[in-house]
Formats: sequence, structure tokens, C-alpha cells
Amino acid sequence: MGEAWSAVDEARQWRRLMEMGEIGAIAGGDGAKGVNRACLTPLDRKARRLLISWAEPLGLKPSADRLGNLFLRQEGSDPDAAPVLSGSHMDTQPNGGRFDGIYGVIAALEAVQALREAGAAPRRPIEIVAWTNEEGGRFAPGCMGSMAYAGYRPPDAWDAAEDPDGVRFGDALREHLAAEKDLPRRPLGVVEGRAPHAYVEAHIEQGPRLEAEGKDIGVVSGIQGSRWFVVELTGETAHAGTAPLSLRRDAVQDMVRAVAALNELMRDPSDVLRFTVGRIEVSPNTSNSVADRVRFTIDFRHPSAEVLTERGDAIERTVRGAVRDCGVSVTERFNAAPVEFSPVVTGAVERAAAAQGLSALRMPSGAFHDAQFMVPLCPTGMVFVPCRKGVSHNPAEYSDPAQLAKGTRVLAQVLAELAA
Ligand code: HGY
Ligand code: MN
Ligand code: MN
Ligand code: MN
Repeated sequence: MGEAWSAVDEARQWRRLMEMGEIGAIAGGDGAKGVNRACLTPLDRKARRLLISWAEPLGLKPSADRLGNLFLRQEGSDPDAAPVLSGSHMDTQPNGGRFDGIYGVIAALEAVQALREAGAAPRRPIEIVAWTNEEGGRFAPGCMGSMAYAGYRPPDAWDAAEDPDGVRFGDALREHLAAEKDLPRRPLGVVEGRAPHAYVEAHIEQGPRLEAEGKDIGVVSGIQGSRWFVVELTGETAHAGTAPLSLRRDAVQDMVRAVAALNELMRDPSDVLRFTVGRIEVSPNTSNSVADRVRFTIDFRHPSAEVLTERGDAIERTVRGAVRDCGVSVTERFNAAPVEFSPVVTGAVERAAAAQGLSALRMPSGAFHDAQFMVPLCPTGMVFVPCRKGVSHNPAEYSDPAQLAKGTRVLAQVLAELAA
């Protein structure tokens, strides 16, 4: 069965990626073509329909669970065996690229199709999955679909989460499920059903290492931890031309003080720690009124659980200590501990790369992934492929057809081994 991976069709996979990239296509700088395909939107549903249209002729059966996670199931010779799960996400950042997430979904389809064309007959069912809202771009936090599937949070935990237009996640999900009511409904992961046998996700690295070190495959060893917070500062709006500075309760000025103090807290000469303030909402958001409200996000990441706890738990008191004039609320939105992937899967990835004569580098993931929440359920791992200059969450994100096909051939061999 080892040769089954050679049936992976580079051109077919690239065609599908490019066709999928047209759904929500946006223009980036210097001619780059990106994608803005937020979760639970008509664009998201159009992309899912396209994926299903490629999968059904192969005999794969679509279904969806109550979080909208989409599954495409290929039966195995033992239909009662726990399935091997492989996939990623189809939603993108608002300024996303054509590979983040969707590559892992299309690679899983290509791998399954190649195994079929090579006449492989896995014992275990293989299920391709597209997780709901991995990015957290429209509704924070990310990984809602995989967290609910894994029982990490209750299925309705985020119903009240609002997008920038004030749409609640629960309403968008109800609308989405109604629009996809023709899809057979399936139990929600381990909450209502059973755990998979194993989970493997192919993904672009979203960092520069594989390209810089000239490696074909990343054998992902694990994922660093992430914590997300939202800080709300409440001051008092006033006339920019008349209100004395000494009397103002200026939410923007207090935000500046808070972020300066957080920068001190997050200082890391080794540049391992990641700290980002990526979304800032200001009210009334006019040039000649003092801001009475600011809401800003914190995305804090580190490979060490201790540092995540120590510095993450210091965020609220650091903000409160820095703010001078405003009311403060600090809410934690996401807390994903660092995870180590299973040697069952990392070993299979290493063996497949070696068998196929591909250079490989064992490395952790800086980005979080749905795989993070599969770790407690079953042997879990990821296959990385290089992306140009490590650029991601940017229309300039790019990986070439040959590199993507190498990752998919490794994925195909790993799936064949795990589903045997
Ligand atoms: O933010 C992340 O790590 C992922 O790419 N959504
Ligand atoms: Mn991703
Ligand atoms: Mn992403
Ligand atoms: Mn991911």
C-alpha cells in the first residue's frame, strides 16, 4: 500500500485550491490574490458545496454536526471501526491567503482519492473534516467547532459571541444549519458520539523555518499555548477642543497606558513569546470627540505552560495598574494549553517522509490549529509544508503545487497506515 501515495495528483489538487480560492477572492498588494471567507456566511456555504461536489462522486458521504462541522466519510472494510479523521478549516482571516486551512481539507480529499485510485482498501473508515470557525476572525474565539466536538466547551458556549456587525454566533449558526438542512445530521463528536481512532491535519507552516532550512516536510511535534483576552475601557466622551486634558476620562489615552504596561510584562529578549493587540474598537470614533469607550483584544502565546499561566494571569492586574481614568473589564476568551503530538502520528509522518525521499524537520507550531483539541481524544499530529517567506494571514500567502503535493503524499501514506 506504500505506493498508494504516488497516485496523489499535484495538478488536480492545485486546480481545486485555485477554484476554492475564487470563493471570497480579494486582491492583495503587488498582485497577490487573497481570500476573505468568514465562517457561517454564504461564501463559506458555497465553498462547502464545492467541496461536497468533489467528494460525492467518490462515494464519500457528507454530514454535519450541530456546530456545522462538515464531515465527508469514506467507509472502510470494517464500518464499525473508529474512523481516522483528517482535515482542517475552510474559513479564513478577513485578509487571508489561499492556503491556510483549506489546504488541509483539500489535501485530505486528494489523499483519500489517491488511495482509492491506487486500489487501497483501508480497514477503518476515513473521515474528512472541515471545522467550523477555526480562525476566530468573525466570532472570537477560534476553534469553536473543534472545541465543541472535543467537549472542551459546551456546544452553546459561544451563542452570545458577536461579530463586528453585532450578529450573534448562535443566530449565525442557526441560519447556517437551516441553509444546510439537506445534509444528514450527525452526533457532536465525543459529546454525543465516539472518538476517532486518530487525527492528522496537513497545513502550511505559516512560518519561515522549512523554507529557510530547505526542508520539504514539517513533522509537527506540538502546538504552543494561546490565551485571548478582551479589555474594555469606559471613560467619558467630551469636546476635543474645549475639554481640559486634566479633566478628561479618555479611553484611548488609558488604552495607550495599558498597552505600554503590557509591553513591559511581555518583554522577552529571546523573542519566543508572542503578544498581539490586533483589534481595537473606539467609540464614538470621531476625530473631535474624546473616546468614551475602547475595546481591544490580546492574543498571547508561548510554548511553556508556566509562562502562559504566570504572564497570562498578570494581564488583568497589569491593565488595572496602568489605567488612570476609565472603568476596566478584562475577559478571557480563549485558553488553549500547549500540546505535544503523539509519537504514533509523528512517527508515521517521519517514516512516510523518509520512505518518499523527502527532507523533514521536526518542529512545533506557532499557530494554533483544530488539532490542538484532538490531542486528548486520540493520537494526533500534523504535516507541515513550507510557505513562501513564512507569510500567512496575508493575501501574499503562497506555497507551490509541488511542495503542497509532497505534503499530501505524506498525508496519504500516514492515513493508509493509520487506517490499516
Ligand atoms: O491564529 C492562529 O494561530 C490560527 O492561524 N487561526
Ligand atoms: Mn489555519
Ligand atoms: Mn489562520
Ligand atoms: Mn488550523
